[in-house]
Amino acid sequence: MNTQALDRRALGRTLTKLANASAVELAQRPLREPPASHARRIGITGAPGAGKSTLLGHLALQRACNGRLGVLAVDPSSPKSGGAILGDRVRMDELAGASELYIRSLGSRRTSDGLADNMSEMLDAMDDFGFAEVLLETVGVGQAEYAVRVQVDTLVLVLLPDSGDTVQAMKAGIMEMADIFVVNKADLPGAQKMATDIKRIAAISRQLQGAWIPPVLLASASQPESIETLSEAIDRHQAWLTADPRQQALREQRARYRLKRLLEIRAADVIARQDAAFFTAPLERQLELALELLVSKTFSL
Ligand SMILES: Nc1nc2c(ncn2[C@@H]2O[C@H](COP(=O)(O)OP(=O)(O)OP(=O)(O)O)[C@@H](O)[C@H]2O)c(=O)[nH]1
Ligand SMILES: [Mg+2]
Repeated sequence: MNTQALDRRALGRTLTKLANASAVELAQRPLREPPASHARRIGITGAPGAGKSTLLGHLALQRACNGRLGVLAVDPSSPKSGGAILGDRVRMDELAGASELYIRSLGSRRTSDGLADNMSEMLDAMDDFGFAEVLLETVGVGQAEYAVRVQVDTLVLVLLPDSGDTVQAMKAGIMEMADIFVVNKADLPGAQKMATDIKRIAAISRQLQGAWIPPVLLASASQPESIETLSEAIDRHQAWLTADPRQQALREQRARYRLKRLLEIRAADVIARQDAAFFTAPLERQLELALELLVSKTFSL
């Protein structure tokens, strides 16, 4: 339990700085000490307009009693329409006064990849600020998904009834990545059929013994009990993770991904700084020099 009050301004500043940082700036930051505790990380992803923000808003209200709760939303609709999350903001801010809810909408100015990258640092910052849980909204079923997958413990994939989303998701391999499927806007026709289709696909791809079988849920903004059911499924998945050695594997995967990314960024930076003459040296010599530069303290300028 966190006893210190949340410093919203400091957190806001930190997140803004991280959101705007270039990859090289991020890689050049002093390496950070492991935090005292890790927030539960729950990712909500799905195609644009699937109703993620709306769902997340309701989910946040539902889960805000579980300790300091952060919501980070990559919400492209927010600058134009105010976005669903921002629409709910008044209600949420009221709640935030009493408990510890922090909501941050992030425009998608950057490419989705870049944003997913900075997201890793932003999530770390949430740990540093003592959050018990972070809900993260990301758009789309695409390249950035793997980056998101390794950053969160529980990944919820939001699909629409009858939209061809499933085919898209299968192509991107995200069906294997999701821990919970939600057929959202279940008030629209085709939801039940869609759920049946996904159940079949999900069951086929997870046949290992003891494996988590992703539940396929129907949800709708107008049905509060469907949000409760989703919230319970998230709790069940979190409990399963705690009891399962896979949690360790997930942390390890995250650590591997982080190191790989750090090395890639630093290597790209070292290479970018060399002039034409550098590349006339024999390749072995180039490699030697590059490795020297990579480990040299002068990197952190
Ligand atoms: N019929 C129906 N419409 C919904 C439901 N939930 C959300 N919507 C509507 O769907 C539209 C998109 O909702 P958002 O929550 O902004 O969707 P999103 O996935 O966050 O959208 P992006 O962030 O732009 O990708 C809005 O007009 C919502 O009012 C639902 O349960 N049923
Ligand atoms: Mg949204």
